[in-house]
Amino acid sequence: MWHGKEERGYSLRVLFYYRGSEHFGVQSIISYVKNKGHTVELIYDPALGDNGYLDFPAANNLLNKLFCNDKLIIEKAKRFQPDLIAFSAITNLYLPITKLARKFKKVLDVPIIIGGIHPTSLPEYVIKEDCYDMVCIGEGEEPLAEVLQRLEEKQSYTDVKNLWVKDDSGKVHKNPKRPIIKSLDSIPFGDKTLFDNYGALTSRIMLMTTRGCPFECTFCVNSYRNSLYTGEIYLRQRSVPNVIDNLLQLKNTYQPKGFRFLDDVFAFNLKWLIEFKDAYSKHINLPFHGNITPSTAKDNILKLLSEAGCTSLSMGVQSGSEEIRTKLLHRKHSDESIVEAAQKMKKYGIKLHAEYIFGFPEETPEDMWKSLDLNDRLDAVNAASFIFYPYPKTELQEYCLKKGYLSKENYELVKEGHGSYHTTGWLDLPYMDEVYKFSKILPVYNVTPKLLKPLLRKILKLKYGFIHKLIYVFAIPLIDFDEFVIRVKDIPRMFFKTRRALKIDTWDKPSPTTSVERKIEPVHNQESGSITYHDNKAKIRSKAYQWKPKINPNYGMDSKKEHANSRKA
Ligand code: B12
Ligand code: SF4
Repeated sequence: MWHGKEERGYSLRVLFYYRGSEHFGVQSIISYVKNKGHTVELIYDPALGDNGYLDFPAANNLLNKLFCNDKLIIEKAKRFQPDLIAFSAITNLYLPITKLARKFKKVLDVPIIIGGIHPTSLPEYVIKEDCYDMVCIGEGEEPLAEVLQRLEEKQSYTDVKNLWVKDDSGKVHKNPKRPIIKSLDSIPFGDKTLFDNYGALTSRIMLMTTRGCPFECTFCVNSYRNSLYTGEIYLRQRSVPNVIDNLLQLKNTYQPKGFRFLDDVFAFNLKWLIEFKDAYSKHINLPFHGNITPSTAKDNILKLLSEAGCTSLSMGVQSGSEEIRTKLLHRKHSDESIVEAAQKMKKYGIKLHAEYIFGFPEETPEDMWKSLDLNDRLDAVNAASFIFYPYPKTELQEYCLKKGYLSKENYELVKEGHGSYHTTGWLDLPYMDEVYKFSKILPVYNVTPKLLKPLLRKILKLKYGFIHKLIYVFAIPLIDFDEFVIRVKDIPRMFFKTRRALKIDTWDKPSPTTSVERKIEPVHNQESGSITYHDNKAKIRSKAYQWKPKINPNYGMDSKKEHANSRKA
């Protein structure tokens, strides 16, 4: 079965698999290994069936059957004859990915590597799976290129840094981490062409200008990732010229209607933003969306964003309870600072998309009503709400396990990747029904005319049932209406493009090059250590940065919990 370089006469063939959306990490690795001369193919599955939004098992099963591409996928993989198969997994994709990896392992006798945040968080769990030969912890560009080089030279790769490698005897070699990629400008732009073949790109092209986040909320993977990189600065930012060159290339290739910057927090660095504003309006001049936090939604930042062309921003409010936010989530935002941020966005003509999470430990129904009340003061164009999902190794997940909110059995299901933060509450809470109700109703409530709001408040007081689920189905488009319209319009195109891409092979045709000539010269050095932060309470990290826990181990509003229990009773 093995068709190495000598037999075929050209460099190695790497097969990537991803599902559900385009993926910047995969695009970056594809670009990196293509630049080393390897042939890369992607199998992408839009996975319209397991969208994570619907909580109707019968409908989910039907959609899964209707849109199942597994047969075409296996056939394509066999035709490509890869030398190595590469998977990327976030927690909620780990289950379907592993099912497919097992199928690949049966029909293709080649090593399989898996990377991404889920294996990074749980390498000891993932490497136990027979179908995985290697697990990548952290950034994958350099380790994958090194494995390919070793494979090509027929050398052992059991000692490649950032990887846990299973050898023929089943022994796992747990190699140390390599340093993070210091300058993001030093790696090629992510390659979107293979995702585009499957119709995975929309008319608002997505991009990131950073890796990492200046903050460390306890429910977010950044809290864990930073602990992993203690002693280094994981947060890095691409220089403005590098970003603009990339945007120019994307603008010319795809003629998008706009851009979506999906950085954890976009434009937190004032010096960077000043330079970006001038360059973006001059060279790109298209509307864009970004993510912001109440801490960075300052007057000067918002003014510059608006002048650059920003038309909307997503802002995580997370909870209406100041106590939950500050003591449990490590989000030091007062109610007033959140309201002020919303008002400023309005002043600069930027639409607010507010985001909430329900179902935190210690959260009571009173706290949930507070989320509704706070949302009333924000005047957001839309509000999205999610259910707290205890992502592995985050500080809040560990807190929940320790304090008994998350049972060992449920944590096993989380590790396997079951459920989603749209539908599944894993914690053992006395008021889980309230969590489901509030998370389903809030997006609708946000757009309900003032006059009808009391009616929705009454519906919220009813026992959780079909009515709330039904309202939620109508709420899906309201989470982000523009995005919803784009996606619905895209479904037929994506469906047919996927079917076509799965049947028609293009790997032996030359693909467009991804590197462009530098058009814009950097004004100042953007080395990771020299990033200067806007006065936004973001942690300014030095080389000696040491991660510290954020939740007080003695925190636990037992009285609040008892109160909730008694209310329930
Ligand atoms: C941009 C983004 C999106 C975008 C793009 C999706 C994407 N997967 O890139 C959109 C908006 C579509 C999105 C959607 C979702 N997202 Co999202 N998203 C992010 C975000 C902000 C950045 C991800 C990113 O591109 N980082 C930059 C790249 C370069 O880093 P990376 O992905 O880690 O990849 C590097 C390494 O991990 C490694 N690597 C990755 N894959 C592989 C594979 C191999 C073989 C190797 C060797 C290495 C390797 O190398 C890469 C390059 O160095 C992260 C938060 C974060 N900071 O990570 C959340 C995050 C990944 N998303 C998350 C979630 C939950 C979702 C959704 C499920 C939410 C939903 N709507 O239901 C969906 C899932 C969609 C999908 N099918 O992927 C969670 C995942 C948590 C977890 N433990 O799984 C995160 C971590 C945010 C959080 N809550 O903490 N997301
Ligand atoms: S600000 Fe957002 S991305 Fe950053 S740590 Fe907090 S939740 Fe995560």
